[in-house]
Amino acid sequence: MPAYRPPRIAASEITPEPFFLDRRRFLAAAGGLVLGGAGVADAAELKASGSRYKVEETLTPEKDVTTYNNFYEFGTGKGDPAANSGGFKPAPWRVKVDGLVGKPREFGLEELLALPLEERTYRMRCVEAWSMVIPWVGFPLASLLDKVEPLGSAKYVAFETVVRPEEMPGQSGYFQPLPWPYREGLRLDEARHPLTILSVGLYGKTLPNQNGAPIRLVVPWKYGFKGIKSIVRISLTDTPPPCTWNLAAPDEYGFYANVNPAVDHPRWSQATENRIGEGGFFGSNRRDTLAFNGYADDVAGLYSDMDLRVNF
Ligand SMILES: Nc1nc2c(c(=O)[nH]1)N[C@H]1C(S)=C(S)[C@@H](COP(=O)(O)O)O[C@H]1N2
Ligand SMILES: [Mo]
Repeated sequence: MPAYRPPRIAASEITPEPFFLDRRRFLAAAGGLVLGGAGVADAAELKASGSRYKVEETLTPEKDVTTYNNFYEFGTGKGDPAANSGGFKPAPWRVKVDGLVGKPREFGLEELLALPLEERTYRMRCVEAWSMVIPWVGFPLASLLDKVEPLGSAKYVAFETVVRPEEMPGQSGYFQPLPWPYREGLRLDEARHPLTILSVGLYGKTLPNQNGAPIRLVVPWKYGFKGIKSIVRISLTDTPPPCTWNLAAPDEYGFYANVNPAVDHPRWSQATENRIGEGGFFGSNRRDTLAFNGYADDVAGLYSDMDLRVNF
């Protein structure tokens, strides 16, 4: 993780980094997950208490999770985000939550970090046919939405990434791979689903810049591009929000983007995936892709009345 110097601001605005560096204290703050007081046995205790949200597969090594990334604001190469994000300042940070809500407001990062945090080990399946298993730390998006009291007219949730060309080389170069800000969106029922989290950490530590510091979306049954990073604004709307990849190439990237081995990308198969960190690209790490990325029991019901080939 790149070191960054806290700017001269009110103490309340600064990310409480030391809080995260001590894994035992971190887990102690993750209410409901710690059954005992033993520091070394925390992982086992998590396994026992959080099984519904813990994929029983080998974790992708932290090194791969933090060096093989997609974050075009820092460049389009897989190593670019780790190499080019050292100057990005994830604190202080504020997230504006507005639109069709009764109580629009801004949240300082420290307030979000004070919410009950949970460890969620999810599969992550990129639309490019690779995948990882990542131990995120975060909280349900629903618990943030509850605080702003969505109106009955709200049907969708729109998200925006920060725009900081001075800190994000991919936003300032001659070649602009995407229009900024990066935008994403969910239907409100998807946003409120218990599997949908805002992540503030991984592997028991604050999010590295390249993974979307200080706060990013994780929707484990959808392709990775739905998991928008470094979020500064969340707006509730009554119309489908603009989504960056969907707008850039609507034939290739749908609004829903549910992981679906039966619907191929126009240029490659989605039937199988390469599990990063487990061998060569065409070796034994090639595995079958699961419907809804393995979360069908939890989420298939959200789409029971839809043709998933049309709404891909
Ligand atoms: N703002 C922003 N968010 C983004 C992206 C991006 O380029 N910019 N890439 C997406 C894609 S394609 C994927 S697969 C995931 C990758 O997350 P990771 O690097 O933490 O594995 O982030 C998503 N979120
Ligand atoms: Mo992706």
